[in-house]
Amino acid sequence: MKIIFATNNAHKLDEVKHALQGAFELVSLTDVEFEGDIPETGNTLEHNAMQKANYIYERFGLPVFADDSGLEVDCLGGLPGVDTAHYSGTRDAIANMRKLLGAMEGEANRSAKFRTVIAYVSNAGEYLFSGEVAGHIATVMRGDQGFGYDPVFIPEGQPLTFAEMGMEAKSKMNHRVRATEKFTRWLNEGNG
Ligand code: ITT
Repeated sequence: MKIIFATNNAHKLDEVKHALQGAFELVSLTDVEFEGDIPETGNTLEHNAMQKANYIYERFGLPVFADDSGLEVDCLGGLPGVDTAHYSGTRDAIANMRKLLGAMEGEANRSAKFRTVIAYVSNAGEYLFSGEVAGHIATVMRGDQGFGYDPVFIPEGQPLTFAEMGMEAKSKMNHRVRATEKFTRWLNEGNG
């Protein structure tokens, strides 16, 4: 079964492909020769994930998988949340992390979580799955693997940031993989 992953983020594609271990064939936007941005105009991860999936489903008519993810920091009242990708006003990961570390300077409560919402759209309907990982925000950036906020996110019970541990270890505990596993189980039960 072929499913299009509606993302322009190559790191997400790698992570999800790795987590699937061949459960189904994930096709990229490049594979289907789609170029351009997919609108994300909602105020929630759920809205944006479904918007991305529907946008591509309407164009290709094949089953589509999309995710919207966000970092929710407790002392910032859940920010950056839905604005995680462009928190600093740009999509630059370093600028985004600098803004986050600045906003949290001197904060003792550094707890946070990453949350992913997956939307799946096919001729069977529209479905949502979620996954999260709790942790805290480091005081400086550490590590050079992964993407986005990985250098400042330390998952619960771990000494390392996601960027220090690498994809194999990150895949055992990350929000997107957890949501993907729920989706895969559901698909393997004959749904979708
Ligand atoms: P698509 O919309 O094309 O899928 P995107 O990068 O814009 O790609 P999102 O809208 O879901 O993705 O934005 C989520 C942002 O959250 C992403 O750009 C990263 O900065 C950050 N993020 C999400 N998952 C992450 C992870 O596992 N590690 C580090 N940062 C992550």
